[in-house]
Amino acid sequence: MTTSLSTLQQWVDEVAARTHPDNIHWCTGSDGEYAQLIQLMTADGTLSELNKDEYPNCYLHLSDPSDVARVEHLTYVCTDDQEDAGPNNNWMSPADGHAKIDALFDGAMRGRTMYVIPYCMGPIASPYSRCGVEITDSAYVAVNMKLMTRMGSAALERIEREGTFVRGLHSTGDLDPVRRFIMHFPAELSIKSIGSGYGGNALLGKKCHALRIASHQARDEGWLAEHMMIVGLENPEGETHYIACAFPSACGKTNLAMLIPPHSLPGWKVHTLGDDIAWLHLDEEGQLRAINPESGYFGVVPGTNKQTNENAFNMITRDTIFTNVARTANNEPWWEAKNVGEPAFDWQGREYDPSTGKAAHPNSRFTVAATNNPCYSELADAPEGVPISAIVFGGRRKRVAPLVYEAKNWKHGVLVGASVGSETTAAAIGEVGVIRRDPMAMKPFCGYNFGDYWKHWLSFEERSDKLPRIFHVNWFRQDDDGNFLWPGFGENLRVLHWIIDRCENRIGAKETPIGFLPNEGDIDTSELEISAETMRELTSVDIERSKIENEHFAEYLDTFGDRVPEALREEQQREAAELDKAM
Ligand code: GTP
Ligand code: SPV
Ligand code: MN
Repeated sequence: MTTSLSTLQQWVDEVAARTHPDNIHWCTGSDGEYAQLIQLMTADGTLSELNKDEYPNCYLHLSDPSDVARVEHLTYVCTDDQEDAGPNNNWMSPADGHAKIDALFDGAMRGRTMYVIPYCMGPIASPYSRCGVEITDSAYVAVNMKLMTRMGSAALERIEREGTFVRGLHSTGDLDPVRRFIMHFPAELSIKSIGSGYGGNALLGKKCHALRIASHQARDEGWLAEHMMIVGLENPEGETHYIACAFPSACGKTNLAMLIPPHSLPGWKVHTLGDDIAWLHLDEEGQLRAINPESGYFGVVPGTNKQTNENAFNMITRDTIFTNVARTANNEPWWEAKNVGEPAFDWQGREYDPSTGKAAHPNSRFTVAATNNPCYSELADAPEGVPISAIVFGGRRKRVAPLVYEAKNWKHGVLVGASVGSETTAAAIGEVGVIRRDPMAMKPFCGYNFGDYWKHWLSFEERSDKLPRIFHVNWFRQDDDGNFLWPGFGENLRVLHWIIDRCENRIGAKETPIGFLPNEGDIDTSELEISAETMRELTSVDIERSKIENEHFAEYLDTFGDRVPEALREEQQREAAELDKAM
């Protein structure tokens, strides 16, 4: 046995000695193993099979009602120096963190099976990929990891070859929120999570590894680990541009990653690379390239229908695990805005009663392998990744933020990304709909001090003269009655079309203090019922409100003290001065 395997074996033994599982199961990632785990969970009630004819190989899991979303207030980054975690993270010293959580792991797996899950984030053959091993007492986690990562024997071989891996230890514990913690130890490349079986709290390859730990590594090694989807857009001439978009949780990444071109843009094709996370590296020519570390989707279910995204709707009619959706009388999954069928049982398995709230939980999710997506890119396994033409930031803003604008340069783009604000969603426990700062859509996911993170972003300018252009979009502007001003979904390609034209220097734009906005008529609105007046509203700058935004951002920067890079401060002040001039 090689050193790394014995290191892994040693760790597995140590964990077993602390947690006392009844059995240990090393996951191979085979289809037979998946089927066997599914069978086990349907037998013990963890899963129930959905209507076989309409939803073949689909299962429903109902989580504990207190365990339905990420828990940011219980998520910690444990570094020696608190300043390294920054005001953007909850902090504990590594010693305190281990002591606190290890006590909860004592005997936690008694009566349970411990699964050892080797996985690879990114194409098995890519130098950019990184491996990890998750140890968990949840078979639900094991099957989700199978759908969402390259899990099993091939990953184990790479771990054996490389000798390093991220260690993720997880137990559902007793699901009591007072004994729930998600802790990260970046210096040790390790994660410990207990007390939740849900999504980003429990599937440790995703937010914990591929964002919090990876962002930390990326800073040290000169790359970026970001909360971004990646999509290739091929025009009728056969030219493909890849763009990476960072939007906060439940703000449209999955839908944009697999959008269906509108009727008015015939001949366009969409190639999905990823829907949630991008790892970005500069290649030898200075071109920024992206891989998607994941190979499956953990997507928001409500709102998915034939009109908003038929591909997504069809993708989840087979081989899918649903979590916290409702059910119809004939055992099909149901959710708000599905637009077909009616709920008979809600997400807690109770007979549906509209007076007790929504039938599906607003953060109900589907887990499905990316290979189920009809527009999954042929380059998804390419070791070198895809070249990125544009980086797009965005958020959920009822007011102020225009439909689209372009940053003036890289430095300004970093300001645009850093000053993203968005209304909170059901993806995390807490109040929904309040605006919070969410720089680069990474507020819950950056594994180190945001001040250092912005400095890292700014440093790319010194390393390449071929960096992608940076944009900002907002699909979520509303009128006074709460109606969306922009149709969104597939129609968003009209905006991406403008973005690509800008990247190719094919189209002009009007310069404003916040960046370049589309000239009137440059966003194609043919076949849309949208007035010229609405388009003007969507593509103009409210100088006064932008000034207030800029001031709020300046106050936010203050909370990071002297960790804020001078260049970002200057950029914020430069924009403030331009806004003053325009008043
Ligand atoms: P996470 O998986 O939490 O990171 O979310 P996400 O960013 O992938 O968001 P997703 O695409 O799942 O969309 C979240 C919600 O926003 C769903 O209910 C969608 O129906 C809705 N949504 C997505 N795109 C649009 C859009 O262009 N316009 C409008 N109005 N709603 C959208
Ligand atoms: C998000 O909240 O951004 C998600 C879902 O993608 S989770 O995996 O729970 O983090
Ligand atoms: Mn996400």
